[in-house]
Amino acid sequence: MSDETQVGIIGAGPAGLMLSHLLHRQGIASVVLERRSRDYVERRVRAGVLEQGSTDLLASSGVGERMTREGLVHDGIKLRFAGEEHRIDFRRLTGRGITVYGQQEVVKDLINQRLADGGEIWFEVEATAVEGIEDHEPSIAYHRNGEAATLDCEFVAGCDGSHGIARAALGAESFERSYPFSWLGILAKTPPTSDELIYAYHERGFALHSMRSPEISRLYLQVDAGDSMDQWPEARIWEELRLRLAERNLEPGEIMEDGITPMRSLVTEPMQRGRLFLAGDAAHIVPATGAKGMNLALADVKLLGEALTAWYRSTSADLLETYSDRCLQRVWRAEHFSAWMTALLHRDPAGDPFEHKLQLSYLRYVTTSHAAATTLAENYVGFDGG
Ligand code: FAS
Ligand code: PHB
Repeated sequence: MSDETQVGIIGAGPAGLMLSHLLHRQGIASVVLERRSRDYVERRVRAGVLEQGSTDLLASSGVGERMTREGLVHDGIKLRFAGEEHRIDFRRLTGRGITVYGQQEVVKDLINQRLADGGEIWFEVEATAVEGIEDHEPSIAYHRNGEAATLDCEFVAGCDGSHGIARAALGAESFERSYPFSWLGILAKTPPTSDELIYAYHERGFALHSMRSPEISRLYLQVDAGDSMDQWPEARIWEELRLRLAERNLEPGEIMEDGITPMRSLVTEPMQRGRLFLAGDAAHIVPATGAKGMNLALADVKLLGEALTAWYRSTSADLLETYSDRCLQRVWRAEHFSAWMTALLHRDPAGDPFEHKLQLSYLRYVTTSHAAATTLAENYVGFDGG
């Protein structure tokens, strides 16, 4: 185990792994510290939708072969409400589509590539502190098998997600919003009943029908913020899904994974201080409604990888100094879209009838106006350059 490296990376999620991969391709050494086991990280079910900027990054950096082979390319989504179904045709409105490919597959592909390239990913190693970020020799304190040690670095990337330590080490301001509901998600062995994602607005609450393959469905229900899984027996989950999706032929299947995720919006500004740079959920969190989380993480590390490469190539600090500003405009656009899509599609738990009528009116507008549909489409597929 090294006790020093050029870039110390906290977190082996999409952000940390992609950054390590991009740096390696430029001959820059890094170490990834990950507090969980490899098996845990590879089995964790999360995001499912890749924007074109993300699929381009995976392909152009040489880790997109399985995604290209197994990913499901979709040209639109379906919106269901008040007994109606309307399709938003991304390809016609924007010239772009999306790819459905599970985050855990992206993570497996990146881990396999990093290890094949001799990369250092320290699993079951917890970073406990980041020190010296204002001087030129920061370090990461960490625990491994109960032993405390330190990794000396030239830069630290905080890619440790929504519950990591890096954001606090940065000591920056956070803008935050919480929601009075959560998402109950299941991964089930049942064929998707649709060839595209179905977002459903229903008086009983939001539902989403996504998928991972022609045999595996990924399904979500809006539940109250304080709900736990023991309040949701399987029969109730399937009945609510069929009701809210208006999908009588949705067949129950073996549930391979389930969980309840709180909905949260958060942005930390700035995303850097001295030699510490945040990327991904460590810097910003979005409700999953807009399918932005993983895409934002990959877009951040594309910029951070370029900035670190420029510094090591020519010691030019320009891209490093502007990293946060160049990320935040894109981040806030995704934050707004995710909050907007969440407000549009989730039933107000207070059951406000006026709000319900406003939501139905907006859904009718989005599904009948070319301008309104284009607004949803161009935000969902992502903008050029991420
Ligand atoms: P990640 O959270 O993926 O990775 C951070 C890593 O850092 C983790 O492996 C963690 O173990 C590690 N870590 C944390 N602290 C550490 C420490 N002190 N030392 C060492 N390692 C440490 N997005 C969508 O678009 N669609 C979804 O459906 C969706 N569902 C989600 C469900 C859940 C339960 C969660 C939490 C998020 C979900 N997201 C979803 C958002 C998610 O996909 C994130 O946007 C994405 O994982 C961001 O990637 P990273 O920034 O790499 O963070
Ligand atoms: C998923 O497939 O996990 C998924 C798709 C779209 C979303 C959120 C999650 O908005």
